[in-house]
Amino acid sequence: MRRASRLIVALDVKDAGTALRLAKECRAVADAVKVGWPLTLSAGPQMISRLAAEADVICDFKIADIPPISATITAAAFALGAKGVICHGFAGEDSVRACVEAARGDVFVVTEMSHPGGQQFTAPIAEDLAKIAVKAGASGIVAPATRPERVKRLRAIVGDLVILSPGAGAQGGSPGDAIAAGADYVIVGRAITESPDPAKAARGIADEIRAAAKR
Ligand code: NUP
Repeated sequence: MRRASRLIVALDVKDAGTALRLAKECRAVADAVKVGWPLTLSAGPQMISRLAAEADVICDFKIADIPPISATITAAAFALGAKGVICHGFAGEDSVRACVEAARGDVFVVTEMSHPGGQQFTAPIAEDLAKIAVKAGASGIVAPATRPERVKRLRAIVGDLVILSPGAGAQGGSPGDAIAAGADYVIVGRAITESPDPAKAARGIADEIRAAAKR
């Protein structure tokens, strides 16, 4: 995955035309796009292949099943053209390892989730989930831009693994603070996709990231 702007755009939209338009508009600034269940279920899995022709695609399927099923989902995402997948750590080290073994690219493990409810169950076990990511050989983790101090703490656990940080913008986090806390990439969805000028919004966030990286 390119590491230039350090911005990943979450394409949580419902139709193919909008997703492709956003991917094209943000192509010059974003390092990758992220596709989850909203777009996959409404526009179909082939959407991943269509987007893969425009950009690096991370499939955010939050895979959390028994190892053989997690492996099958992972393999299917890469066969469609994904460059990375996101799985949950709470399914256990064997399930994360199954994703890693089935992957033809990056596997990122969700640790502490960015929304308020993420503090209920994921926060208390986030450090163990980060250790699972390291032990299972994952490429990186997902850590909350809404709580930069947690990104910093999780960075201390994962060493040089890649940290993707969602929660900036619509969820209240700051892209610059997440980067300053140790994130490699910031994931931003609605602050870009719901903006009247998505490319301009993406450029503004990339500027914030660049300034924070120099801090
Ligand atoms: O903890 C997480 N929080 C989160 O928001 C893990 C995630 N994968 N995400 C995803 O990041 C979420 O599914 C959405 O696609 C994106 C954030 O979108 P937005 O709040 O910037 O619109």
